[in-house]
Amino acid sequence: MSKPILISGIQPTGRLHLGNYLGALKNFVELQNSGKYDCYFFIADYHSLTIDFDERQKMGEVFGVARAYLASGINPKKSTVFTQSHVPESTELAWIFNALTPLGEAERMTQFKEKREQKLGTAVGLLTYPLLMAADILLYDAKFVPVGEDQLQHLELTRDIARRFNNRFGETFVEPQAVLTKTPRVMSLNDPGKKMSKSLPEGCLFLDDSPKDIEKKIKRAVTDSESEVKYDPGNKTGVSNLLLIYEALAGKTTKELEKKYAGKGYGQLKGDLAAVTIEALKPFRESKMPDKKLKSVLDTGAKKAKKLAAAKMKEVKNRLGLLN
Ligand code: LTN
Repeated sequence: MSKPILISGIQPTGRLHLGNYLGALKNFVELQNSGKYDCYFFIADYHSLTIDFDERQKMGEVFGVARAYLASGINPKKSTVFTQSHVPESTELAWIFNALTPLGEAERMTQFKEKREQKLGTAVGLLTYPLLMAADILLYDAKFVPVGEDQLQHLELTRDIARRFNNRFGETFVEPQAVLTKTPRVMSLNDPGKKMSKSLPEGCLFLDDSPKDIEKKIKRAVTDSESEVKYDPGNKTGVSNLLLIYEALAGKTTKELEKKYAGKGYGQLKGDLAAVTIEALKPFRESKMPDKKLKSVLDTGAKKAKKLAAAKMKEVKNRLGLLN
């Protein structure tokens, strides 16, 4: 019996940080190691084209994500790792979905509406982005898709697209399911009301930060004027954020941590958390895999992905009455 296919992707849009690790990569590795799935992990380089970019930087970022995949524990012998643009069937299928999906369904997407309101770009791709995502998933008959909550609506749209196509043209696509894992919402260290993000670099722990930077950022993390180490996200957002990060990296519950730090101050908590973080991020910092080696991993992955993709595209074209 072959295993069900699981797929997910990360956009190469700048240096990856702790939020990316705890929100995505760490889960990917656990899913891979469960042995229950045939895993595909890709770098969504076509998706990130809707954002301003510099070409040379972009290539470096693709390798950066590939390096982080491998450093986190994604094993190319177990999982298929590839770059989205190396499998052009994905954009080919996306066009078909563009042609078949009512405009209103794309316009309804919350992320699109938000980006439009915040004037984050004017590209048509901001609207059609979920259709490329649907293609990324449906092309491989993926049954499971680990995503964050922000992508759930896009996954629901993917299911609608699959169902509608199947009803109209005959059974072609598998309806995928989201895999929602419990992940902490990692907040900025120096502005814990906001999500950790590369646009707030002072409060952002990048995966390749030096031990010195990690220590400095954690020591400067905003806490509060009390001194009790307590998990209380409503009132003590800064300290609670530190405890959540600690919990995720050290596998100790916030309850256990509260006990451990009873009667001790924030200084001690920060010092220990810095040590834990420095250790946890070591593989990212020290990963020296050359681009050439990464390229070869991505080429091998693309070859494998392309086999499935080409067969599915053939089937889709047959269903639509297009010439193969
Ligand atoms: N849109 C996703 C990245 C992404 C993806 C996918 C995730 C593109 N295609 C297919 C899962 C499956 C994001 O920005 N997080």
